[in-house]
Amino acid sequence: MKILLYNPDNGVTRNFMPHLWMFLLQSLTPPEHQVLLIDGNAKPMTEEELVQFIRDEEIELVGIGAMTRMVARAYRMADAIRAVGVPVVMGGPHVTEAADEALGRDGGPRHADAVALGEADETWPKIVADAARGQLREVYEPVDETGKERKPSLTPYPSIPWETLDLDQFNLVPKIARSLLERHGAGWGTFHMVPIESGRGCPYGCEFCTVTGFFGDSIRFRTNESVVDELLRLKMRARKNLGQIAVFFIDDNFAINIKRTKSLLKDIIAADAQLPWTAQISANLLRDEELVDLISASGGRWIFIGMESIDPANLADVNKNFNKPGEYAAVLERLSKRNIYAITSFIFGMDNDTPGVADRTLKEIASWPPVLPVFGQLTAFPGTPLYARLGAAGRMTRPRHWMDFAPFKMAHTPLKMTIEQAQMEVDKAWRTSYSAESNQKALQSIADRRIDDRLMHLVARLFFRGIYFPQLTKRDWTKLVAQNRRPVWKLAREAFGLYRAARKNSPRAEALTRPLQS
Ligand code: B12
Ligand code: SF4
Repeated sequence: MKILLYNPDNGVTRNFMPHLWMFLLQSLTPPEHQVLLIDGNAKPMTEEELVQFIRDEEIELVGIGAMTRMVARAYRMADAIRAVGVPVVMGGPHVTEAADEALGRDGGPRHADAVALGEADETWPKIVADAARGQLREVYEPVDETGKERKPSLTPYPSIPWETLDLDQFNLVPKIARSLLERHGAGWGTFHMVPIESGRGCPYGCEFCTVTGFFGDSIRFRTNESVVDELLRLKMRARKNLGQIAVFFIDDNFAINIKRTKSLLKDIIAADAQLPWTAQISANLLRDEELVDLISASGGRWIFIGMESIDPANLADVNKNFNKPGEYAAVLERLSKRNIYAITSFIFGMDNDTPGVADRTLKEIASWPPVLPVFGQLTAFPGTPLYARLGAAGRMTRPRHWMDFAPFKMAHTPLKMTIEQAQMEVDKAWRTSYSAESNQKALQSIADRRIDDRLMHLVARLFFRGIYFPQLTKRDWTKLVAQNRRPVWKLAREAFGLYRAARKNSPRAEALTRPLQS
């Protein structure tokens, strides 16, 4: 049977990284079936184009995964596919919580022939076998023989054949620059960000988060060997293709068991399996100096920290008072000293937020080493304690906000500001953080760092801006580069000097790459 796994686009950003679920399910598919993958964020398609592709390729089963934010788009695609008689299975965090909606059991239209609830590692082969026999059931649940929920173990873990997969749709190097960089860019013809999970689950139970409910509070890990082996294979691929690969450890809280994280990082170092990597780690776990040393030595470059708010009252409201705003600066300094940057995530529109929250937060950020801040508004996803609390209090203004998705617009009224005010605060925070002036300031503050670090920081800032400001066309990018021409020009000149020096094999190349102050 020929199967297509499809992830819908979010309409705002080009995806910087493939979705792991597709590659995981592909690896878990019995070998007699062929699996094709399309990520709409990397390869946007209309309903008609997707249906045509399915017809041309004679696809017999389509699996669609989607977060809440993309689910309306996923339903539209599913409707078009089902209309031509091809069965659709849906899975992922949204349909797990809203299975009746996907199956049309809530009085609305039906979008899927079957849904896979929760983690589908063990149910997927059953779904495929049932579909091949033409006997799809409506609901697949990960349960044991007694009907009790069973979380898949991550030992053993399937080997995702990254070294042979076609990742062309996810190459982050813009097409126009590829041939030039292939010839002269010393291994920068391709740049891929690859998702790897080393474990699942987080017991912290923050009120707005689906993770504790979805993956359970029992944390499961892969073996160190299996993670190290995956990194080594990726490293080999990067070398063979003369390209760059960075890894995103997508664990919800990569250091949730510090002892185990340290042992994994030590094994990565011992096996010389380092690749530049990023991961999500909560601020409280970054107090440990040895951990941060190991992060740096094992290739850690960017750490995503869910800071959420600088107001302890807000953090207490959402059950996240293990975050201590008073220690954010020290945590960031600890990372920065090792040349590790933080992606700091903030949520506005919490119950204790008032107008001016953007300015207050930006003032704090300005006192830290440069970070890549991201801002969103408090959003209640189905299945979270927040959704239940706001629903019970009658505070949801758009209870099924995903069917009428509006980026950065709240679906409930905060207590101390309006929905419009919250939206303006988010807008202000993005505009200020990623203005050409802020980008220049951030680069000036790390002027003593190596040129590749500074280049990476600038490129990251230009990409991160795209989470909020649509940056999909060549015109958007040309405008952006023109706005940031000063730092771009300065770094380009420096990089060109370095390139020429390296070509002449002169000792100057070494001098240029050395930090100015050490
Ligand atoms: C990596 C990640 C991202 C990446 C996504 C890009 C990428 N290429 O992966 C980035 C960082 C960009 C991101 C962004 C966002 N994310 Co995110 N992200 C994750 C994270 C940490 C890991 C996802 C993952 O790969 N998990 C591991 C795989 C194996 O699990 P899985 O995807 O759930 O798949 C399993 C099952 O669900 C099922 N399954 C999934 N799909 C399908 C499909 C079929 C057909 C079948 C049969 C089964 C199936 O089988 C899989 C194996 O068991 C999750 C949390 C988590 N641990 O899952 C949050 C998560 C998915 N993100 C979440 C959110 C809210 C967001 C944002 C909206 C945050 C924001 N406010 O901006 C944005 C929106 C993105 C956008 N603009 O499109 C929520 C989604 C909640 C929801 N109900 O939708 C999650 C669950 C985290 C949370 N805090 O609750 N995210
Ligand atoms: S620490 Fe992160 S992953 Fe864990 S429950 Fe809180 S928000 Fe979710």
